[in-house]
Amino acid sequence: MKMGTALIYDEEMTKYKLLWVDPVCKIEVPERLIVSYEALVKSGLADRCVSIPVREATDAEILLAHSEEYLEAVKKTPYMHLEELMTFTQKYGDVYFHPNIYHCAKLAVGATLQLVDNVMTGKVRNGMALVRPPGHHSQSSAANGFCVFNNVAIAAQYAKKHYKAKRVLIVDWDVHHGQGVQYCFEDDPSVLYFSWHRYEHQSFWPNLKESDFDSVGSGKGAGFNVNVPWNKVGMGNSDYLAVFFHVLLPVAYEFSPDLVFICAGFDSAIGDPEGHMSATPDIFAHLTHLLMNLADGKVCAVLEGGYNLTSLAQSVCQTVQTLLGDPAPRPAQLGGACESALESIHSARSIHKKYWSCLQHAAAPFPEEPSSKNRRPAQQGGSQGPEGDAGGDAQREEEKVEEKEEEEIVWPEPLRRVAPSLRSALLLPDAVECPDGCARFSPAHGPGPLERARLRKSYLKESEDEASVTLLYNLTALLGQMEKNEIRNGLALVPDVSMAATLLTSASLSKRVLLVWMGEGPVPSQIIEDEKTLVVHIDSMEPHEAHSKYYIPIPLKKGCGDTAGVMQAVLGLLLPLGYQYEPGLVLLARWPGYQVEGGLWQQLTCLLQGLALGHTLVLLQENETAPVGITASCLLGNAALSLGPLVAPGPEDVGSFERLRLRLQTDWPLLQTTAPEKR
Ligand code: Q9C
Ligand code: ZN
Repeated sequence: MKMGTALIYDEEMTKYKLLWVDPVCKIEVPERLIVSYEALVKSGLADRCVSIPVREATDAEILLAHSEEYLEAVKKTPYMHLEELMTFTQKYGDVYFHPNIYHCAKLAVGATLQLVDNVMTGKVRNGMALVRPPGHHSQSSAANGFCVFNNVAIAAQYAKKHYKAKRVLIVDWDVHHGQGVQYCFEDDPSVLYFSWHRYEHQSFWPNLKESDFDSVGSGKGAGFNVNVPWNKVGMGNSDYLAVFFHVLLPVAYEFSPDLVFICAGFDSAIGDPEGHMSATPDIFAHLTHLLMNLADGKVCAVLEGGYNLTSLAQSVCQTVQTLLGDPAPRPAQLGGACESALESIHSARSIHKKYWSCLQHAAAPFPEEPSSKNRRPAQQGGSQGPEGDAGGDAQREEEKVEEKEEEEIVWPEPLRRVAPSLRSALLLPDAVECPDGCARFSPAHGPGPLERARLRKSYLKESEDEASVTLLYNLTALLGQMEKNEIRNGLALVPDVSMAATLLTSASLSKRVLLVWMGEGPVPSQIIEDEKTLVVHIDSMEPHEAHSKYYIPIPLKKGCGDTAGVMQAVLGLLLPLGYQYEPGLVLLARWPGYQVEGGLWQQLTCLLQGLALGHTLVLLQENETAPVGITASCLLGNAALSLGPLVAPGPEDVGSFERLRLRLQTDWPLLQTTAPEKR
């Protein structure tokens, strides 16, 4: 199993800067890279990564995404004087050149390719490249938006060419639209490009019509470009997660990439002077976690933007720490997406429903609104630089005001994420072998006579032996150590899954327990009535009318054999419910005889670990030892196996999920996919 996280960085990439006055470019400073790397060193994260040297990309590699004329032009910049650099710069939008930027741009591409090499050859599982200049705005024949060469676009082409990657996913969570990436793969169905970006009805840079949700790709690539434009600033954690649950993840799982790139810009985080969003740095732990089970865990994160040095450094740390496998922080107090975000989500889902079967039941597009004519007209092109715009004084006044406001934005520093010293403890009958890397759980001491009597009275028949009492005791002891954060997660083989679940939900000290119940067996009524337990019952036989706020049966017509259907329920229902509920403990119980594809079971086990600081306890029926190995692998932090491209889920099931979503979304707003007045 591939392990390890690569970190690719070289101080050389801090050695260029803006040499003249330009208010647009002044935020792109060498300190961006310095503070990011220093934060990784200070927190001890850098030391835990596999450090890999950068290299210069070759001409042939740069030409994978750029024209020869452009490369030749950039090659001349190291020999230019200040005046010539300024003139050269003016051919492009919102970018600057420096005598050393060509060298750095070659290193930025080379660093990204080093990351691809190490991930694709299995030397590491995943990694991050900290680079400058960024890449996602640069185009075949143009520098743009601080970008010289398109690091990620080149790397995607390189992975296709050198490693025969058939499907590559690029997730661009930078706050700007990576139009350069979009242009590069517009008609290419082998590269799925997803981007969310500040748009404000085209009034935000780069002010392009083609950044809107209706640019879906062209020709064979139609459907493989997914844009989610933000039409308001201030988007937060709930908005970001809602887009992941309801747009990106369903499509990404259906696509099933061989490799995932993240255009990891952190100007989408709170405090950023460009983005003006309010998502906190810890959300990047979850965004990263949610992508880490695609492509067998092959994730390459590559730095793009991020201009608030504090927010940037914190966000980089959150991302790298998650790549390393530490438990994600609790995402606190999620609501639903805001109205404007819901409009964007709805628009993206409905325009893509004809390309992706996971979206086939999304509602129809909104009718064209007359009010859209009143929207602010688009500016033409990018900003024009420091001189020559009338009304410059007024603009500068505005900037001053903005700057003042920005100083006041504060948010709490993310909590330190501590991984318990023991990752996985297993409660197995003696005859069952303990998989490598796991510990067989044994409590410090056994139950006293009173405890024995209590357990026997509450849970066992008189006839049952002392061994059963001991098992129940051990189960509660394991739970106790997990809740004290001494053990991260666990797996128990039990003679009676129902009884074990009942025992654990009542013994848990957590204010909220999420019980995920897989299979057709009934959930004990004691648990259903228990207010501190949210039960999500996948593949239940109950009619959906049976649901209450805390008991949510999700019936599947085609049963658990419908991998695409189960995945749809997991991504679109279970995860939003779980994230909104904020459990302190997740129990994953598998009803005896529940036959589910191994990869699907692994996906479920892995994805749920994003909740409750990774405190997942899996319950399996004693005689069902076959899934022990694959479950333990996921609990230990290995990526789930890829499911392959998903076929269409059963249409009745998708229809019933949508109806269920509609009924539940008042209680659970993170399930919403459409703005209220449009429902
Ligand atoms: N205030 C990256 O984040 N300036 N590039 C926009 C509008 C250009 C951003 C001006 C921003 C480029 C990689
Ligand atoms: Zn950006």
